[in-house]
Amino acid sequence: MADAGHSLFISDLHLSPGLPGAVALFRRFLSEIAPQAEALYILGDFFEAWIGDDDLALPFHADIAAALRQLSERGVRLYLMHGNRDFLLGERFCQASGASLLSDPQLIDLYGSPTLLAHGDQFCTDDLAYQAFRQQVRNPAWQAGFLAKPLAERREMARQLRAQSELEKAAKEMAIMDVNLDALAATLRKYGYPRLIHGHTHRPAHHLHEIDGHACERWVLPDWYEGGGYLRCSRQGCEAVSLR
Ligand code: LP5
Ligand code: MN
Repeated sequence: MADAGHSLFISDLHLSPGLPGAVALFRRFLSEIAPQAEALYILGDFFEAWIGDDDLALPFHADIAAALRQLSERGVRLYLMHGNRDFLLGERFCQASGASLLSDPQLIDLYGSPTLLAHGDQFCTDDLAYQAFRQQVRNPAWQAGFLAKPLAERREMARQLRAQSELEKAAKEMAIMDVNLDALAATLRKYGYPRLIHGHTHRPAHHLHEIDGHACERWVLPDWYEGGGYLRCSRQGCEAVSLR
């Protein structure tokens, strides 16, 4: 029986057959930690790359979806948000896993505290090359054209894009790839100064921002490349927990 007292937040697991450590850690998290929660929120980049729900034919993907479904069938509400790696996760994946898709950002009432959930890439507005790319690939017409290509061709395009992204990131200054504080403030203002939980930057932290005289806390989730971690929130507040 799920305990109704707390919710868990994770992001940036980058699950792939090539990262067996993260997969094993996630499976342990699913069997030992997540079942006690009321809800699990996955805030993007759950997969290393998602090229369309027809890739559920891959046993690795089908097994992960089935593991999530087992959790949701135990009564843990499961929520999924797109990241910049897996923005093509769709209805079929949600059905297979029992997850509900969130918008990005999404405002929720978390035990009485208004909380804004986001992947985080939208706040990296100094990264102009990335933002231009993002605009292109989030366009529904572009996505329909991409999804109409054969799986093997999509897989090869994603591989090339990943290589290009790693090359470009190596040449970008670290500050450019962090959130822009003005973009952050504008979003927090728009949503009424909530708490913010996001991932993407792989710079786990608990920040306190004062915006227009309002104190807003911002939790940045860790990636799962070497070890991982999650945020546990209840009526008492949030705490970051590391996993090894
Ligand atoms: O992902 P991360 O954290 O390493 O880096 C991101 C930004 N990069 C990306 C790209 C993703 O890593 C690749 C996702 C692959 C799966 C998607 C499936 C859909 C397929 C689309 C196929 C065309 O998001 C990176 C940011 C970084 O975060 C920090 O915020 O800097 O941004 C970039 O590096 C983007 C480049 O600056 C611009 C890319 C131009 C692409 C040009 C086309 C290359 C060849 C395409 C081959 C068909
Ligand atoms: Mn990301």
